[in-house]
Amino acid sequence: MDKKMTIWQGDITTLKVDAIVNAANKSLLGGGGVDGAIHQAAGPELLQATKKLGGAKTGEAKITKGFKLPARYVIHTVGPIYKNGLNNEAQLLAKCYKNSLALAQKHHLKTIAFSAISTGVYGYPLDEATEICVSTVKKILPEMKNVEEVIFVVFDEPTKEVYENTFEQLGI
Ligand code: AR6
Repeated sequence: MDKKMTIWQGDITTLKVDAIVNAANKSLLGGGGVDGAIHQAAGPELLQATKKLGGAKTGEAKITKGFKLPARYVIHTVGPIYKNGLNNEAQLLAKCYKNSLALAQKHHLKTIAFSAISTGVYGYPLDEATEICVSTVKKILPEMKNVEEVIFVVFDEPTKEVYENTFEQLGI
């Protein structure tokens, strides 16, 4: 079966997919940005569930149900805080995508929507983060036999343009 990679602009909390990927922090207990929006839309049961996970390290991914969200599951991954690019940021960001996809594969999930991890509060330069994100997914998606579609969710127009350019550069 052909794998699909697509770009979609809007609010990730509205997507009826198997899993949405949250840009969380190490506590996994919620925060601002997309994390705050996901907790808000999922309802308080999500916080009850993430409290049981015991946090996560940068680059790790953990899964909960979606509760009140249209998405069945939420994969919580912790992106690197960008300092100067010399602190393993690129490897850690790639790990977020790899570990999230591995979890989706393990749970037999077919459709997975990613937020643009680390590109908001965590300050990762958008061009670099998008290159890492799209090339990492493109490379490992063929190994993830259960995963059929990856949706890159972009919240605003400038981010959409960067994703579209990156798709073009990578021949997608
Ligand atoms: N749907 C889709 N994308 C969104 C939404 C939404 N509803 N809201 C924001 N974005 P950020 P980070 C985009 O800051 O940089 C939190 O407090 C946003 O425009 O949410 O990984 C956590 O608890 C940007 O492109 O995540 C952590 O402490 C992208 O989501 C910290 O922020 C990621 O921006 C994580 O920072």
